[in-house]
Amino acid sequence: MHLTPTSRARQSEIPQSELCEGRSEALDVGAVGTGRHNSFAIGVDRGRGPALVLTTEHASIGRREQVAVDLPLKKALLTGITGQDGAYLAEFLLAKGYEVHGIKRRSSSFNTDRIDHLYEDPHTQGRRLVLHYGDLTDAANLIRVIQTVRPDEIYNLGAQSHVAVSFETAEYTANADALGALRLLEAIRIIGLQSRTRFYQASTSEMFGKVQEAPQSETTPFYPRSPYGVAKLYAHWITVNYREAYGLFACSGILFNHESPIRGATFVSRKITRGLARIHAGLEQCLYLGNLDALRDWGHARDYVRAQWLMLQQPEPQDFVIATGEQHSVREFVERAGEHLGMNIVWSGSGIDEIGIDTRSQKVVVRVDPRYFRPTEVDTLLGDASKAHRVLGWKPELTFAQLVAEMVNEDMDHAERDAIIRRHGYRVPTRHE
Ligand code: NDP
Ligand code: GDR
Repeated sequence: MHLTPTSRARQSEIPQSELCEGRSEALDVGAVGTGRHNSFAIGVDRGRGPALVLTTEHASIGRREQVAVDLPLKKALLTGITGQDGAYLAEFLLAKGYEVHGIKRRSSSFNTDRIDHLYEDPHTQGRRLVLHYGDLTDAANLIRVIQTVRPDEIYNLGAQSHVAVSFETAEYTANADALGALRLLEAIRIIGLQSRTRFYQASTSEMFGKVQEAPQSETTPFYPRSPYGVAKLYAHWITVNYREAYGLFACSGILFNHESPIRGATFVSRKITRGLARIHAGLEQCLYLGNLDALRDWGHARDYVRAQWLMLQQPEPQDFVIATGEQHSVREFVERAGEHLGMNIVWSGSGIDEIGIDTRSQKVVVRVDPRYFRPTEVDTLLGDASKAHRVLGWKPELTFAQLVAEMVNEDMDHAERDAIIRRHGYRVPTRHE
């Protein structure tokens, strides 16, 4: 069923309780429209998926009737569903009533921690989260999964996403990050889903690399500085090319750094919040970092997955920069996280001899380790997301201070739990990188 709302009204104009009459669960209302005698609302019934509720007023007899109709589910396929963005986006799409399919890699240890809270047993009738084994380096597998699912939307979030690691695994990074996008686009063509399936490519501010202007927008020339950045640039341009050559609804979000409590532990933000929390809990002594002067535009992943979805809901496919427009240094991230833990970190020395001292405990809590320097560094990134503000109506809702606080709080919970375990004589593994 295809429905076009005749008018859009705010949710508050039709009280939610009225919309739910006759339904067992509450409706999270999306669009509503009103006529003289009737109104409709489209939303997600948390227990049953998307629904349309029609309300008719019989003024002459003073009666109201309501009918609820279940709507067909939209299907999304996510590569990288086990990663940070995949987990947030899956949660977001499920709340919107989608049937979510995710590609996960075979691993010798469990790798679904971030989505375990969304997991549905394969024996559950009408489940809305389905996982498929697969890999971006395996074209046959991608074709088979896409052919089986026939998704309305594909979000290509899967990638070897660590910039420093890409210098060690350059060929694999190109295979997964560059050719992976090509394989998905080709699969859409081979299966003949051009007019059905919309495609989102996870492009990155790393494509700006050695920045040619500041701030960076959709029109800023690219200058990648790592095998990761170069691979992502290929994926970006092949997405543009397939849009222009074959009329695919394919677009790229050029996202600046975004973090969260479920950020991979070896990215600098999480490394800092986790490291300082463990030092605070007495589990570790010192945090070793690389370039303290790097400047980044850090946002919250929850805000950024909303932008990814918005891009695929537009009438035309376009590329967008997604950023906060605010810049902070790694050094400042350390200070803020320390402050939140009651530390007062001051700096002494320079270069590889620089140290961060917590004046409250008089201990050295940060040291520089050159192993974390990169052969070519991206010194500074700052995004201009004014196109996204204007066209998508997107703005970040969470501030830098809220991001740091949320990450520190969660890592402090983990650290306290580990400290209790250690106090009771059990071994707590220390993981670094
Ligand atoms: P993560 O590193 O947290 O997640 C990456 C995901 O990709 C994981 O699910 C991982 O699986 C999966 N993956 C890795 N290699 C393959 C492969 N060969 N085949 C299939 N899946 C694979 O990244 P984020 O969630 O932070 O980022 C999502 C996407 O956005 C990535 O493409 C990233 O490059 C890009 N990006 C991220 C930004 C950020 O600041 N977070 C900014 C701009 C772009 P597994 O769990 O098994 O490792
Ligand atoms: P980045 O994120 O390379 O921007 O890529 P990362 O957090 O790894 O580094 C940010 C900056 O911090 C400096 N740094 C350190 N980085 C790490 N990882 N570990 C350290 O110990 C350390 N010390 C200093 C780095 O040199 C760098 O300048 C992230 C990834 O999510 C990409 O996938 C994504 O595309 C971009 O963000 C936008």
